[in-house]
Amino acid sequence: MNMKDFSLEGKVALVTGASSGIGLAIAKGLGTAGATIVFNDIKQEFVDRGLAAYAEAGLKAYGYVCDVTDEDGVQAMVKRIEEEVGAVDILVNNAGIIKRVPMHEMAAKDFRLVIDIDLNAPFIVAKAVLPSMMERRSGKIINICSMMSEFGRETVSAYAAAKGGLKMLTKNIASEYGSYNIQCNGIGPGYIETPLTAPLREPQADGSRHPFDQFIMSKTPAERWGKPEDLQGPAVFLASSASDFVNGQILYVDGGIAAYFGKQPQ
Ligand code: NAP
Ligand code: GCO
Repeated sequence: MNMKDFSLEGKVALVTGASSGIGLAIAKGLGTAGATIVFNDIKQEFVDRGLAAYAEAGLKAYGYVCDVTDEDGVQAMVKRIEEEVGAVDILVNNAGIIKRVPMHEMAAKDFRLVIDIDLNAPFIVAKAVLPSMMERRSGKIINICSMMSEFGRETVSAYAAAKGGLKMLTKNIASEYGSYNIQCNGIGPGYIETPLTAPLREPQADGSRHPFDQFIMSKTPAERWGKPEDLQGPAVFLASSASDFVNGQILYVDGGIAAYFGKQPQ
């Protein structure tokens, strides 16, 4: 065992949608472990916000404007990254959205949009980086899954379908490319304090906790929401050679939610 196995020195890490939330924290973690950070977002103003956040943390980062659902755009971005920064060693498929609508009221176009960003895009970006990883016989792909890769709940049908699919895409990439020394694993965050979950944490008019916030407290043995930084250690592990024989796994980073049967009546 050598602690250098956890180092990402000399590696290029592309984290999609990493100008805020979980992606930003994961990219900072990978950068702190030595990787060169590359990220994208859909608008220049978001990329600029991300660049400022990395600079503030003392980390050099390269930002690109790119919509991960646009296959031509993604291919062009990956080509530019290879020319301007270097071949991608680590891909984190992080960009994602959620729409919380009862399924019987959900427009088909909204369902498709969630599937497009949360499931089709990880395929598109992974497809773009795989040829170079195969050629170099080395690569790490980390897909950001969800509790909804395992569980259902009201109003998140499209998101659960996408994240459940992403779990299986992860296992399939691991199966199809393991012989090229490419590892593909997932991280399944529990409930994490980011803009995506802000509506679920908004205090009530009387100052009390949002009912969903109370629900999460009761479902989480750790009795707190996760912070984006809670995902840094797991991401560094899965991006590093310390995890070279770990393939096709989903690591749930959820304060114990998936292990817990629920609070017993008092
Ligand atoms: P977030 O802060 O909203 O981050 C998502 C990022 O993806 C944003 O920067 C967003 O850009 C970007 N994005 C959205 N659509 C895109 C597209 N088409 N092309 C490029 N970038 C795009 O939310 P987050 O909570 O950090 O979520 C990050 C990932 O973690 C998502 O996959 C989410 O499903 C997953 N996750 C979150 C939680 C949680 O509790 N927060 C739990 C489990 C899994 P904009 O700023 O323009 O929207
Ligand atoms: C929801 C949440 C999800 C979770 C996350 C759980 O409405 O259920 O917002 O986005 O935060 O994916 O792992």
